[in-house]
Amino acid sequence: MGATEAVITDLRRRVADAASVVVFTGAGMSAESGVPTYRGQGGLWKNFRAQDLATLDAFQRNPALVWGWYRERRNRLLEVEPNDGHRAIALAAGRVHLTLATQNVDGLHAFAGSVNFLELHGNIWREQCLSCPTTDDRSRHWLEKVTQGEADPLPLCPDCASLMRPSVVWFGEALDGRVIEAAFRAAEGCDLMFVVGTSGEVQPAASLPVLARRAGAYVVEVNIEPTLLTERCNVSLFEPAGRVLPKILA
Ligand code: BV8
Ligand code: ZN
Repeated sequence: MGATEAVITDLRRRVADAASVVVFTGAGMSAESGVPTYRGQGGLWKNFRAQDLATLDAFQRNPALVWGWYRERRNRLLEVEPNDGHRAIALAAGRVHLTLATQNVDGLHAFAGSVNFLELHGNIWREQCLSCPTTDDRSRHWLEKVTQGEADPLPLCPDCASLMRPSVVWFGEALDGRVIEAAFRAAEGCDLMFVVGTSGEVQPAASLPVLARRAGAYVVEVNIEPTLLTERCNVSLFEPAGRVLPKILA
């Protein structure tokens, strides 16, 4: 039995014995679905610098450029499906006490069937008004808008006609307090945490595995390469998430 198989057997037992499991995911979770990560090769930030686009300041200076980037990402997402890793997490939630906290804004966990999970950085399919509380969930009917040419480059609020923005958390913006607090509580209260497909570069999300480890959880990294979090984890599986999560969680 290879080292990985032995680790997988041990992890399957740990999942079965755990009172509470947290799965913390990043962009690598969606890589096998064909969604580019942020910092890897071909990554989203490669041809743009994060601070040039994913900030409120950038949006106010050039809303058309920033909306153009999000529309391009939405259109690319219309072509992709969740992968076996997303589906394994959604199915496991029906069998074990599992809290999913994702940094991803791509909506693929929901598309795979996960419900009641924490979107730490928002959701690319949702929009909110710059001036009033109106939000709009473009979700999957975005396709009709694009094909009917209705997806206007600068969406305006249906209620007050101000500019709408993507409902994602930009750099320098605070995360939703209730969401990050729930994630911290889940991390501090779990026996087992899976850290899947994240470089661990973005705070405060990347603190979750540190909190879990400090509170006594067994922390497992699933990534294709070592990261800033590797030394914080009890064990790292250097395997693609879509391939190894089904073996552990199914
Ligand atoms: C805040 C939404 C304060 C938008 C995103 C200096 C030092 C420390 C911190 C800071 C600093 N300067 C500024 C900060 C804070 C800043 C930050 O952390 N900056 C970092 C970059 C230095 N954080 C913030 O600004 C946050 N807000 O701090 O507010 C505050 C408090 C109160 C009041 C006011 C303000 C907001 C952070 C959220 C930013 N928004 N995205 C959008 O997406 O358009 S961040 C962006 O990065 C995504 O959300 C993404 O999820 C996130 C993290 O990236 P990863 O998911 O890890 O993706 P990455 O590409 O990096 O890595 C992919 C991994 O997958 C790799 O490891 C790869 O090996 C692996 N992989 C690839 N394929 C696979 C795989 N693994 C498994 N299987 C595979 N097949
Ligand atoms: Zn409005």
